[in-house]
Amino acid sequence: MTAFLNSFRDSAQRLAFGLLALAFLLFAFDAAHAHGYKLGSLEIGHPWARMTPPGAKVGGAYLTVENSGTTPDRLVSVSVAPEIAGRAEIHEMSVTDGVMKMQMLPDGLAIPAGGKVALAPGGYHLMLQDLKQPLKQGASFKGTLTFEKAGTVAVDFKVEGMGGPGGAPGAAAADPHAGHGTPATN
Ligand SMILES: [Cu+2]
Repeated sequence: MTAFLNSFRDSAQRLAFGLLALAFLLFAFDAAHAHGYKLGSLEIGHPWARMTPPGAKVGGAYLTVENSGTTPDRLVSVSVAPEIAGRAEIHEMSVTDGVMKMQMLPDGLAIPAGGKVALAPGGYHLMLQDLKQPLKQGASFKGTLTFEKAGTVAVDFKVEGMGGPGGAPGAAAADPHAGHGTPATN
């Protein structure tokens, strides 16, 4: 009887261990698939950049920020590895009288309490200026995000194809950076 109980306990433990290992694997797979970062009550989702054609001097990068806290915060600055780009700016794209306009947000981007802000093609985005090399699909590069209250977090930007993480065909047509390489549009 004792032997039976022991073997039962043993297999139960083995099962528990197996489940734990499985859960870990699933978690690891999920993390590799759509990466994210936590900083205080902020959750940063899937930082990515769009691949650029050879010779491009600017690139766009995107991510989401979710604030589960009760105080508003603000994304005030972004930097990326110096071998990637000279600087990163926080931009807004808007349409005024049918004309697409880009502007830099000098005070950064407000992240409301309990809210989620998406930087995505066609809207808010990070502008990588003075690109040092083409952004190649499948590559990744390091960057840091600085928030007014939550502080600074290091993130990896993954370079995705023209259609973005979803690979949605036609998304390239809405590329806010088409024709954004000239200083006149800034
Ligand atoms: Cu821009």
